[in-house]
Amino acid sequence: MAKQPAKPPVAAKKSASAADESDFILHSLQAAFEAKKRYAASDAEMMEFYRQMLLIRRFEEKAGQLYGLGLIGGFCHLYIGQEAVAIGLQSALDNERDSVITGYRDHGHMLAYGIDPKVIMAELTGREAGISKGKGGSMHMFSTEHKFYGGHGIVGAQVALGGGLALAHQYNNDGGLCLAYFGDGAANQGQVYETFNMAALWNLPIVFVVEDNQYAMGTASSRSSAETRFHRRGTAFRIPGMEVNGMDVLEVRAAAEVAFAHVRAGKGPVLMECNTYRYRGHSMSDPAKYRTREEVQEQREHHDPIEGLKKTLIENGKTEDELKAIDKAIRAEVAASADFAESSPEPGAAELYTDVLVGEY
Ligand SMILES: Cc1ncc(C[n+]2csc(CCOP(=O)(O)OP(=O)(O)O)c2C)c(N)n1
Ligand SMILES: [Mg+2]
Repeated sequence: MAKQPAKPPVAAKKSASAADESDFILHSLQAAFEAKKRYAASDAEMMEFYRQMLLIRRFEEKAGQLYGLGLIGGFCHLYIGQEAVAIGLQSALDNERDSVITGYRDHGHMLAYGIDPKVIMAELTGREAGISKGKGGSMHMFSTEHKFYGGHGIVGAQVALGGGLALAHQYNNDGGLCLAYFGDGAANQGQVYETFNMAALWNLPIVFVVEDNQYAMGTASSRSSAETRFHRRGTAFRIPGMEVNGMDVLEVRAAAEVAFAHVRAGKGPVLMECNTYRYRGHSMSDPAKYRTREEVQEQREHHDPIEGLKKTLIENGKTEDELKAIDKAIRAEVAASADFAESSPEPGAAELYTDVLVGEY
């Protein structure tokens, strides 16, 4: 947090000019990021980003199919189109220390950790071998082992919980930060701003990430939000903002480096807006009447994060065949995860009584 000057008396405050607020540098991070906007990834790193994004895409396509076959019950929100956000950010984390929390569109964030797709698919299909023993399903995936704290169905709730995770990092002095993702729709929730206030006041190690995929269910962000440049919304709390092209994994990674360094230096929270696009419906039951096919097609054809990185890889000398081989291996891995999930047993009835919090407070 930019250190706050003592509040001036009213008369002085009225005459204060912008220059008096020289320590209120909310644009410094954006300037640092703009100076080096694309992460200089090695060939190996770039190939790994490509593989991870493609794994999310193929995994989600398969999940969509299994849902259609009735093998996945309840809600299922796909992340297709947004892959660069999770991979760009999470590839920059220190997995020994940092924590992550997100909403219900969470399969991609799990895969970004390198968690076995089998246990994620088993969770989606409600099987005992699932990462939450088949009791969480699509929206409530957890891996405390990886410091991944869900998977939350209540829009915006993860932001306040993320503030709590950041407070724990600070209290335990463990050097970690919390990465708290939320959507453009969630960004209009009151609890988000209560959390901004406390996070800035207490200088908490947290990076707030708005994944602006342009829609909250069927409502375009321009119809629901007075300010759609979400990175500006921390200004009232002295939280510096960053505006990032969430369809470019190298740009997201470059922004992550700047934001994480700021937070790790003890300077308090950062608010990052990643502009992205959801190709599929809000959930599997979405009539998609609120946008045209052409709009989706335009994004797919001109802004796709995987195709974009593929272009860079080919310019750097990789061949179509090398990239096809990656796709083939991923398809096999995803098919194996679906087979595993379908052939795994459902949890026994006794599991109804485990992992239930009982107590008086
Ligand atoms: C507190 C609360 N209000 C409403 C809902 C219903 N709801 C589920 S998702 C959603 C839209 C959220 O959109 P956004 O934050 O942009 O996330 P996205 O789905 O685009 O990832 C709404 C209103 C809910 N789950 N929780
Ligand atoms: Mg949204």
